[in-house]
Amino acid sequence: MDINNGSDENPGTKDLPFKTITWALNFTSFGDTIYIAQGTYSPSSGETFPIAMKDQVKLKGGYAPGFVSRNLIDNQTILDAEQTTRILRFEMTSPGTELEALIIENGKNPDYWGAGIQSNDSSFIMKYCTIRNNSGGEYGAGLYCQRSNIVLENCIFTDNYGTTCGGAIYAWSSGITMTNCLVSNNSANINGGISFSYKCTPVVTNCLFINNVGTNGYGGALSFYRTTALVSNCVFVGNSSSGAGAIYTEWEALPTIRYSNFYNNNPFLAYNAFTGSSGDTSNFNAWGWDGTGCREIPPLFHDEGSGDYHLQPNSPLIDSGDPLYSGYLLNGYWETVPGIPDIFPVDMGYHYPYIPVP
Ligand SMILES: [Ca+2]
Repeated sequence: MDINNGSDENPGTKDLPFKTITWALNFTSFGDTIYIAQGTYSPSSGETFPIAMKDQVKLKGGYAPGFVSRNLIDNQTILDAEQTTRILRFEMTSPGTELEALIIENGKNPDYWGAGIQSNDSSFIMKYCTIRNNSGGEYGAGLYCQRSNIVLENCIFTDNYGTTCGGAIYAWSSGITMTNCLVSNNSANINGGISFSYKCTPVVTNCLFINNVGTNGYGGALSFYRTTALVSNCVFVGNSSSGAGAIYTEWEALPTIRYSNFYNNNPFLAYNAFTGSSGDTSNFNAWGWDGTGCREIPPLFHDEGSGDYHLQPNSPLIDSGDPLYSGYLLNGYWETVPGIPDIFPVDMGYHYPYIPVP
């Protein structure tokens, strides 16, 4: 489908594509994929929001007009609600439901739960997506989820603003597996970045949390409430909140944090509700957070001021990740230093695609 060259009078083929996603979804069933050409799908170009995802259907963006090629950087596929309402909603979807290579922006919540994406009792995968400039979702401006199982790979959450809690993500009783994501410049009244609340089981690997702000307390980057978590190979820089800049735990939360780097999180790095005290990586082991491989060193980004979080060749994050990591970030398509694929051992933090097509 193609917002610029398609028509909802068409049969929805490669040569005669539909125009809007909402219309195309009417013709899908289990296992189908909708291929979406570059362009801005918005109320003013004819799209209808919120889009209700269908079970086991895939939405894939990043295609050139005519579907002759695919490039995620050159062929940006943007879902823009123009601040009118929520962008996407998942209700009881099952594994096999997928979003890929979409920019999800300018959502505004019609209620308390999620301005960009709302997920209830759903499973889905999101890859190569950017969730940005969504605002007003009191809980989870970028993504709100409850009783869901979500895999996030190579996604960017940036400039989302939640009026209450969780600027990028608010998760309740959900399993979130989050690998190689960039979480930057999100804010909320409390918990500026991500709030994992009540029986969540997040696994967060190779993510960069930078410049997230909890304006009135709890965590700047990550907050855990009655939840376990495994955080490894992650980097936390410049996050702030009066509760704790990088990691805030509320009662009965016990994260495991390994091979991660912390720098310039204000006014202090972490807060532990069990001990009722603030601290830094030197406290992790005694708190039961593990702390193996954790450090507090300037990360030496390539050009932090312009939002380029590649690493300088002498960055201490290089080769500092978990020495047992053997995942896809080492397969030659991912770089932290410009132009050089990461090789074993894995580098800490966010990796850019070495070739801009997955
Ligand atoms: Ca390496």
